[in-house]
Amino acid sequence: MFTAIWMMDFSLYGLLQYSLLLALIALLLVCVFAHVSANMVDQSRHEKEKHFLTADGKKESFPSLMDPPSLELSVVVPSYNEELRLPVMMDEAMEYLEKRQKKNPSFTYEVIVVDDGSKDKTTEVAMKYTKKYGAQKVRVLTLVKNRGKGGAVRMGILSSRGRLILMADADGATKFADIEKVEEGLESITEKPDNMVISCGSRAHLEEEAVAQRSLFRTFLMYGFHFLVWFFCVRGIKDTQCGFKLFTREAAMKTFSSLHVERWAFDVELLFIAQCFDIPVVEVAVNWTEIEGSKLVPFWSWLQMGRDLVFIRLRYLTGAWRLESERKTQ
Ligand SMILES: Nc1nc2c(ncn2[C@@H]2O[C@H](COP(=O)(O)OP(=O)(O)O)[C@@H](O)[C@H]2O)c(=O)[nH]1
Ligand SMILES: [Mg+2]
Repeated sequence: MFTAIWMMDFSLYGLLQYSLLLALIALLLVCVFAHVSANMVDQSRHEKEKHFLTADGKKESFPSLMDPPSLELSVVVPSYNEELRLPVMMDEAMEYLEKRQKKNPSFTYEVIVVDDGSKDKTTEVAMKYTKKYGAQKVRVLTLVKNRGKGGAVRMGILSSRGRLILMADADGATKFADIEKVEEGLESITEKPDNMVISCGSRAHLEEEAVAQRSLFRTFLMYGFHFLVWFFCVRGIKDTQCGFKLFTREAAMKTFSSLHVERWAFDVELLFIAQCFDIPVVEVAVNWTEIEGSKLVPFWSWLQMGRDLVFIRLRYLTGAWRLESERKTQ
């Protein structure tokens, strides 16, 4: 009988050892895969992506983020197949921006609509605003092929002229006038290393309501995503994904020039980079409405995001990705 117990213990112990070994091998394989499949920062542009069209159809070159700012605010709107949702957002944004400029003529701005390789008439729809307001105020950057939201936002930011740069979704889910809230958040930070701050719109205050309205499965995915973000990448920020974020030009330059992820998880890498560089990040509650027509393909996009999140951390850990002039070692 003793032999039987000893044998059982041994086999349990053996099983445990085997499982541990298998887990280690799996982890190693994932690390190797993450390392080998890592892409580099891609800031290259196709020839056609270097220009925008003026109201009378002339080609002009986009400026560079490296140039000194020549406007107060740039609004970058990533747009993928948004011919239907974009006009609602643009009407609201332009009305607000025009009113603000009338009240205060020193408030200068531009809106850059980045058509992320859409298959519909997004560019044509956006060009109507260039025709109405002029290319000093509205520019359309049409990407030759789809890069993903992060890639589109980066291309817009690299082409912007503002002292402050706001990214805002094309669906107008955040009330545009809430830009004042994120601006206040930005101003509330008195210590800005090299004038770098990021102010993130946040929907964290709506979480309870969202949980009540959503299916159990979506709630589970949401908490799973929050856990992965917290565990692997970013701590202390409740809502990393809100598409309404304001950057000082310096903060945009520092973070976007190191960004690798071009898909949905780019916000997480961006905030991860900001935290590595000790750039202050504030979170400000904004009004937010769920707008129909989300481009996020429910299960697939979540899976992709989860994988990207784990890979972000592993790629920095294995040295496949590096931040230039790291201030803080991880
Ligand atoms: N799905 C998707 N959206 C993109 C892409 N590039 C830019 N976007 C824009 O990203 C923003 C957020 O998209 P949305 O579908 O509203 O996502 P959700 O609010 O997270 O459900 C919108 O302005 C999209 O047009 C892309 O490649 N795919
Ligand atoms: Mg949306």
